[in-house]
Amino acid sequence: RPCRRGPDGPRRRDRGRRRPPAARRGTARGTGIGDVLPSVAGALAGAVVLYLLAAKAVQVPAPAGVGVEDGEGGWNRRGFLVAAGVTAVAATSAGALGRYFGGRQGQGAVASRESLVLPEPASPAPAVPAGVQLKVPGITAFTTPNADFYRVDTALTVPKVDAGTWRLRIHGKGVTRPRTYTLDQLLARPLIERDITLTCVSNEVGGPYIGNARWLGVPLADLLKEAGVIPPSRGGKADQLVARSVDGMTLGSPVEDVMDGRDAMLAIGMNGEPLPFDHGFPVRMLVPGLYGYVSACKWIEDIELTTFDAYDPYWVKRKWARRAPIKTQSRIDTPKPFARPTAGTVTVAGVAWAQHRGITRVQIRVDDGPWQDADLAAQAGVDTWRQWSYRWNATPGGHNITVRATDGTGQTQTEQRTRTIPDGASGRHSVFVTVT
Ligand SMILES: Nc1nc2c(c(=O)[nH]1)N[C@H]1C(S)=C(S)[C@@H](COP(=O)(O)O)O[C@H]1N2
Ligand SMILES: [Mo]
Repeated sequence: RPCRRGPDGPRRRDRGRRRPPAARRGTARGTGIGDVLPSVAGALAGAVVLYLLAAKAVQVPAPAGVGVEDGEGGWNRRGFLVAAGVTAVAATSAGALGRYFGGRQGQGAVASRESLVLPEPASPAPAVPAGVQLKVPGITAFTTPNADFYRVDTALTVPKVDAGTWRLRIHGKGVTRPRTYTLDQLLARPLIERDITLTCVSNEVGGPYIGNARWLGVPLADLLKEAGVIPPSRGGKADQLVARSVDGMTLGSPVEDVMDGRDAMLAIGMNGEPLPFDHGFPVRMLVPGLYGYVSACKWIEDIELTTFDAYDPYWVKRKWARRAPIKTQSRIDTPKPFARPTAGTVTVAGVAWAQHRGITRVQIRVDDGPWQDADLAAQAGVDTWRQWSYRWNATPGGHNITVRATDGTGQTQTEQRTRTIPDGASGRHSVFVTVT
């Protein structure tokens, strides 16, 4: 799949991705249950009309006489007018119904978001070292503004959930104390704030489906412990946590990962504001180190403890991997492909990520030359991406620049190219430039 970029280079908002954990960017402002209503009403009206038209079309030789002007199965004037009238009434009321419910639902959600005041975190994000952001023109910002954060989901219209009526249920295998939470109950708990980089498994090498934000949320492991859940390594019966959203999406995460001490959370805040509707308001899940389709359920409303043997969530049914830790990757942000820099010192720079393992080294190779160490920006933590830069003494002519990263376990990003399906693209990003 081609990565879609804005006309002016740096990734703008990426709308609509189709595959994997794929998706589609909705255009309508839509809904909770109210947002299905317009289409349900529309479908009903359509069905009624189709039924009438079909009835007319197959109408067999009309009984002789009585006011039938045209031939077999055709429309007579009165039949047509009646059908048209019914169509008009059905269409109009479908629209009104849709506006009534859709509008009410949407307004309640918008109001509930606007009135939501995020509490201070009990555990604030560790201070981000000043050096995480390099001063290189063209490099991706360390923190992705909400308006620029990539969006990947299957929602035709973005669910608009009213925070006041929202509930989260936790239940299933090994849950000795099933519970249902309101948003206020979650907000009253000690919250953590963390910088976490989220990545989509459908991101091609060098692609844009990655973003880093400061999230505020409830530690998920604590909720699970309260519910009586025990991780599989200590004898727990459930090894898969299935998160379900208000729009019926299902995502499965390993219980072990969620409970191993990493900052898995139910996020409520994103970069200092309530989650945007696009990114899961009022609550979404996040598990550092796992691709979004196995961890980052937006508009979450249900958490079920089960096993990988017993249940395959949405994308797994469609041939994506059951377990999908994020692969060590790196991307050259500048220079852009086919740029024409002038000979001399050219700064090559970008980001590298291996969430929950961290990045310890980034190297650059020009054409078939030796691998050279790039300078690493400060590391905010193992769960975020890390910027890097390399001062290249560029000589005239065409050159291919390639990057590779090494993660905290000592693994260097493989050269082996794979497709995104089933568990994420591997391979190295390179950029061709002509030095003038
Ligand atoms: N409800 C729901 N949650 C979802 C998805 C979805 O389609 N529906 N897509 C997942 C995928 S594939 C990714 S990569 C992340 C993307 O989160 P974002 O849109 O906030 O960047 O959300 C995940 N959560
Ligand atoms: Mo994804």
